[in-house]
Amino acid sequence: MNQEYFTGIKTIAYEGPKTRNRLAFRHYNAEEVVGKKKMKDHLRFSMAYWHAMKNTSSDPFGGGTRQRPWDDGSSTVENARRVADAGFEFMQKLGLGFYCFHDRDVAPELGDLQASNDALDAVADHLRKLQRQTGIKLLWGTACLFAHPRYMQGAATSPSADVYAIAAAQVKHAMDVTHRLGGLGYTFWGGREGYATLLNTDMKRETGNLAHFLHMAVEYKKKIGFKGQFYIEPKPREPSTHQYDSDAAACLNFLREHDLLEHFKLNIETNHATLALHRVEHELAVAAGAGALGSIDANTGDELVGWDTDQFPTNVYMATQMTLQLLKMGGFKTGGLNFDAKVRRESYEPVDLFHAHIGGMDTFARGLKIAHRIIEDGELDRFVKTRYASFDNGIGKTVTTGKATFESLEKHALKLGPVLPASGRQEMLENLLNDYVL
Ligand code: XUL
Ligand code: CO
Repeated sequence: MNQEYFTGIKTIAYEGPKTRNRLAFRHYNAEEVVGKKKMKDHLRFSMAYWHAMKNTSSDPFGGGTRQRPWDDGSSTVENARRVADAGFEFMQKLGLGFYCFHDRDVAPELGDLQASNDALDAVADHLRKLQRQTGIKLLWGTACLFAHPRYMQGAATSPSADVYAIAAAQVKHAMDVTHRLGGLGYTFWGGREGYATLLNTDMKRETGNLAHFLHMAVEYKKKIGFKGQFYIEPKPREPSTHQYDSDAAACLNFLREHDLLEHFKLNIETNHATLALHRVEHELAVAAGAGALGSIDANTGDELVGWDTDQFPTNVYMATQMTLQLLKMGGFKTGGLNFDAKVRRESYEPVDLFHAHIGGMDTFARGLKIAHRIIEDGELDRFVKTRYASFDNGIGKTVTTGKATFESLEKHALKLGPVLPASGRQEMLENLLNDYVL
């Protein structure tokens, strides 16, 4: 790498919990083995290009505050290459093995589609070079189908067929580039695929068009031989009032209804789960239950603010429950833990990006170690197994094996006296979890 952008910051090392150095890992020790895998292979941390490199920290009440000495704000390929250099320096210094991007994060959108495609190709050549030099991989690529004014009413659900066509062309090219960069996946986040009022919306037509769009993507994937995993990322609202991919269950239903399930897995994001009034571990469990947990966008919301604040995750409790779900489903295959998170507007210096990622990585390292211990000890699993034991034999087994009928259950029920299930023991289990976490 040529010029250094994060001057004065060395490679972040593991120094253990007692270190006083704030630019060090206390818990994330990439090479340390937990169970059967190294921490770095369990967690597969990824940088979100849009938040780490491009975001200016503007909000509805004020402009950007962030110092980004690598970005002169110009819509040039030259500037895009410089941002990429800074991004790879950052990832290397943190030991991040992966990154994710939207087409318009890495390259500028220019006057027309062809010019934008050419710019993206030129930057992709540079990204490929940087990937080769550093060994950092593309976890997934995606297309930004929500920022440009043409997408104000949706992209694959736009009422305009011309907008739909441009969106398709943009995804086609973003898939080409992702493929060329050896991307392990490609994500579809709904962006503005939703609506604000039914007064102007033909929902059936919009969702039908969306299904056609995704089928075309599947077709194109086969055509170009892209072997990466497709992901859908649920989110219930913001920017639209109603988003079609509102939560994991809605996405799974949509994919099943339109014969798409075999081609997609889900990318679950914490703050999206909470916007849908779910805990993130619920969303992870729903996805995993359908064999469709693919990847995670790790962040957190603020319980006092009702929008997608995309904060860095620092809650060890939550990280423990998330990694519990991850370990139970056997870990990531193609996916990883992408920090879809941004530093606060008040934290405007480049070094804040390091503090933020170090915190997120240490939080998940702790969560991983704790979740691993919980699984090894087995007390929690034993409780849950015992709770359902009545379905392992006797009348319960006839239910489990699908042999029971209403008549056979009635025959059994008529012989029973008063019945209550055993206590759920929620408080005892919360105490148990505390014993591991603290
Ligand atoms: C938006 C969001 C996106 C997706 C990729 O809330 O999470 O950044 O992850 O388009
Ligand atoms: Co996301």
